[in-house]
Parts: sequence; structure tokens; C-alpha cells
Amino acid sequence: MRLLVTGGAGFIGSNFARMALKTMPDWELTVLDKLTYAGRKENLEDLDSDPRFKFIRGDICDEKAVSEAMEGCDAVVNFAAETHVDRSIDDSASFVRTDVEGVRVLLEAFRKEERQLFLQISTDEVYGSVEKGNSVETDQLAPRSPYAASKAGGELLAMSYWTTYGVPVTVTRASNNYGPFQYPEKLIPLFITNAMNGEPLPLYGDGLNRRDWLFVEDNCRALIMIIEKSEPGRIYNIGAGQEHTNREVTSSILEITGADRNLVRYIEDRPGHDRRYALNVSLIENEIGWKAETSFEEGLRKTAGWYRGNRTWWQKIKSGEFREYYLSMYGDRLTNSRESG
Ligand code: NAD
Ligand code: TDX
Repeated sequence: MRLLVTGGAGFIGSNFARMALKTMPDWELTVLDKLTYAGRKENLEDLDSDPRFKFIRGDICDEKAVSEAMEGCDAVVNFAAETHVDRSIDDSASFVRTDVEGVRVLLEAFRKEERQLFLQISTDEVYGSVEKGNSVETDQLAPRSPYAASKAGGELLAMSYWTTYGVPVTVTRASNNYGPFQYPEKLIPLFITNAMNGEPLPLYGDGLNRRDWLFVEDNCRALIMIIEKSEPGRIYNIGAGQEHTNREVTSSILEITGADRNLVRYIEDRPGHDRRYALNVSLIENEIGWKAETSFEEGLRKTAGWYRGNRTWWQKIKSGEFREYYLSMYGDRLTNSRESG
């Protein structure tokens, strides 16, 4: 099978490409990636020598680039997206463009030929904040950030191509991923790398928001199984049932890195901050036979170990344009921070 993996130079996409080439000897992969601030060619460096792997730099909103990259492909896995909630609050334009219009361009190119699967990578954030219980795939969507709303738009458009044209679409909604190669703007890699540098760990609000943490390799294994087994028109939640408050995550990071607790700072909250996400994963367990295998403790240790062993990777990022981003996002809030929530 030939797959087009869009956004494959990012965090989950690069982990997926690595696992797919390793475990699926009959698969060939083309990665199409714009290499935005979040995408890095070096995330795929070790795959370059594999004859089953090809990299193309290009934008999923560019019709010509997309139709050329899709030539001869049986399946598309669309990871390409703007992904950081805080950035979407500052400027939503690139989110609507890539996460909605980009999906439309991909779907139009996809449906020009008979192909096997369009896998749209969506997120648990489309359900909105879930104070109690677990979201099931049939729940009404209630996205609350520009990022989540754009992702909801993308997946709804994809499913509309299934309903309207019979395009074989499957959608996944995963919970918060963490692991190697995650850009250090997200909670876990930001806090691990700040802790390793002896810099503050800026917790939003009271630090009691909850997320279900999914180790990236468990997610990638789920995606490979879905590509092999899914019927078109399906939507699958992917979660690990490893729910923790941000305070608990921070304590575990302090313990693993040996950093001092006085690095923790409580700062002004994210506007519209979703309190909790939680997923019911019965459907993927029953239909696909997948279950998360990595405990949060084990996954976090592996992740911290990777960041410890790959300092050059994240130091290069953190010394570049990231500094400007960090200053504008955290500068004033850290000046006005508190030591307890
Ligand atoms: P990421 O930000 O690390 O990577 C995104 C990749 O997409 C980058 O390589 C970037 O260069 C590329 N990209 C962005 N705009 C593009 C465009 N217009 N054309 C081509 N490439 C473009 O993101 P991630 O965390 O790996 O997330 C991957 C997917 O998984 C996204 O669709 C995201 O919404 C979804 N998701 C992520 C999580 C999570 O916790 N990280 C959870 C659930 C779902
Ligand atoms: O500096 C921080 N301080 C803080 O308290 C950051 C960056 C985050 N947080 C909090 C906000 C959230 O409650 O930590 C939690 C996790 O935040 P993020 O890492 O920004 O992730 P989240 O907003 O939950 O969204 C993530 O999961 C779903 C990904 O970024 C999305 O791409 C994915 O779809």
C-alpha cells in the first residue's frame, strides 16, 4: 500500500512514519509537509535512506502540490494542521486555512481517483470541555477554541465527503499525546525542557484542568490498526484512560527530572480554557481490538529520557524564533505569577 502522510514532519506524523516503515514491510510512504515552525525535516532524518520513504516539502492548501504528491497513493493520513490552542487564540487565520481549507483541497484531490482510505486525524477537543463522564463518538460536538472549532470543521467536511460522494473517510479523535519529538510549546515537553534548564514551569489558572495522556506510540499503533481494519464512515476515539490534573503532571516531571519545586509558577489562565477531556474508547477496543499499553509513569519516563538524550534538538528550537513566542506568551504573565494556585 502507498500512503500519503501529510504533516509527517511534525510530532505525531514523524512517530507514525517511523513506526509504519518499521512494522509494515509492504507500505510505502510519501510525506508532504510545509515545514512550518512546528515541522522539522530532522524529525525524519533516520528514514531518509529507506527506499520506501519519500519527502516532499509542500502545503496541503496548494492544489498542484497536493495532486502531484497524491499520485499513485492508495491512502491519505492527514496529520497536517496548526495544532497549538494558545496560538489559535492569538491568531486563528492559519488554523482555519490549514485545518479546514487544507482538508477540502486534500479531499478534492483524493476523490479524483478510486482509493482505499482517507484518514482524518481529529482531536478530543471537538467535544469541548467535559466536566463529567466520558465522550462517546455520537456525542454532539461543542468545540470552544479556534483550534478545536477548526478541527471540528475539518472532520465534518471529511465526513460530508463520505455521505455525499462515498469517499472512504475514517476520523480519529485522540486525547493529548506526549512523547519524543513533540515541539516544546506543549505542556509536557515545555515543562520537561524548562525543568532541565532550571526555568519556571508556568501553570495556567489553578493547575487543576485535567487531560487524558496518551503515549504517542500507542496512538500510532492504533492508527496503523485502523488503516488495516476500519470500515469507511467510522469515527474512533483514541484515549488511554490516564487522566491527570496539570498539577499532577508537573509533580511527576519535577520528580523525574529532579528539578526544584520552587520553579512552579501559577500564571494568568488561558482564555476559554477547557477544564477536562475524557474519552470512552469502547468502540476502538471492540471493533479494532486496540488498547493503550503504556502507563503514564512509563511513558513520561521514556519521554524525559528522550529529551535528556536529545538536548541539541530542543535547544536549537528554543534558541530560535521560539524565544520571541515564549516572551510574548509568558513574559508578562510570569512577571505577575504566583507560587501557589
Ligand atoms: P505538530 O504541530 O507537531 O505537527 C503539525 C505538522 O503539520 C508540522 O510538521 C507542520 O509543518 C505541518 N503543517 C502545518 N500546516 C501545514 C500545511 N498547510 N501543509 C502541510 N503541512 C503543514 O502537530 P501534532 O501534535 O503532531 O499533531 C498532528 C495531528 O494530530 C494534528 O492534526 C492534530 O490536530 C492532531 N492531534 C494532536 C494531538 C496532540 O496531543 N498533539 C492530539 C489529538 C489530535
Ligand atoms: O504553559 C502551559 N501551561 C499550562 O498550564 C501550557 C502550554 C499548557 N498548560 C495547560 C493547558 C492544558 O490544560 O496544560 C494542558 C495541556 O495544554 P497543551 O499542551 O497546550 O494541550 P491542549 O490545550 O490540551 O491541546 C492538546 O491536546 C489536544 C494539543 O495541543 C492539541 O493539538 C490536541 O488536539
